[in-house]
Amino acid sequence: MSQISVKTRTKTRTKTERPKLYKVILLNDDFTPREFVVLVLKAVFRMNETTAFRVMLTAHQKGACVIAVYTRDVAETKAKEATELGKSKGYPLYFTTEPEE
Ligand code: TYC
Repeated sequence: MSQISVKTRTKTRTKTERPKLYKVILLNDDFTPREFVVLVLKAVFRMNETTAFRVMLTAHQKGACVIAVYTRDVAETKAKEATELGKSKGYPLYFTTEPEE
């Protein structure tokens, strides 16, 4: 008598999902001084003078500018911190976040 035995093996593959990324967006306004925007970009987003000035000018001319991409926590914390800096001086400077497609 012949017997056939079938064994099943289950392979477990761990899939590591990459964290979703969030854009930090700088919005233009009519009141915050240009130099102050540059100062905040340098302090919170670690930009050098040249990059900070270019980013500020883009937001000023186009109305908004994507300035950086981070994980959700970092993006939200930095946007809040930068917005608070403006608020502390009475400026309406505003940074927002948006998930990347
Ligand atoms: N528009 C401001 C001004 O003319 C400067 C400014 C630039 C403010 C960019 C916000 O995101 C901004 N003083």
